[in-house]
Amino acid sequence: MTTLTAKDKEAVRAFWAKVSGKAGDIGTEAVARMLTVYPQTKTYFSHWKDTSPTSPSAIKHGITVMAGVGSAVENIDDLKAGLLSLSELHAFTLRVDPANFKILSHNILVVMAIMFPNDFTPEIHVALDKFLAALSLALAEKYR
Ligand code: HNI
Repeated sequence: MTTLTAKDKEAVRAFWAKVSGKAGDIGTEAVARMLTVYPQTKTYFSHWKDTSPTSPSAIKHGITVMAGVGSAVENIDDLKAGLLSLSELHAFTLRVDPANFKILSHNILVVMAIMFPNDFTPEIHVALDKFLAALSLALAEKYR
């Protein structure tokens, strides 16, 4: 596990400041891709009326997830504490296999690269990749 350097954190904060106005669109598109490209992820959403990638539930979930990512940016200095209750929810209530965090993180990165090709420099790519890995680790914190 690579730790986020001060420079990584600064890069994540700067990128987030640019794109957070579009957070809902990023999340909606990332969740739609996750459900399309990794359809095994649909098993967690069987209680939705419609699990298609463009369903109202999927769109709403994309917005919800990115609100979680936004709060993680705010808690970037202590992700484990900041995401504690969200980790408990995913571990004990939702029982999401942490392998899926990597899948969603990948889709978030892909969508950010597509939507913001000029801002998505290799340096930002590395910083975001490390940040999403740290976020995923923090989300899995309560699993054992
Ligand atoms: Ni996740 C609910 C954040 C990854 C399955 N998830 C939430 C909520 C937030 C959230 C916020 C709403 C909590 C609440 O109601 O209090 N989830 C995140 C974040 C990530 C993530 C930040 C990683 C980047 N979640 C995943 C993954 C899956 C997942 C990878 C499964 C594939 N999440 C769920 C499910 C719910 C959920 C299921 C309940 C949604 C619903 O509609 O019932």
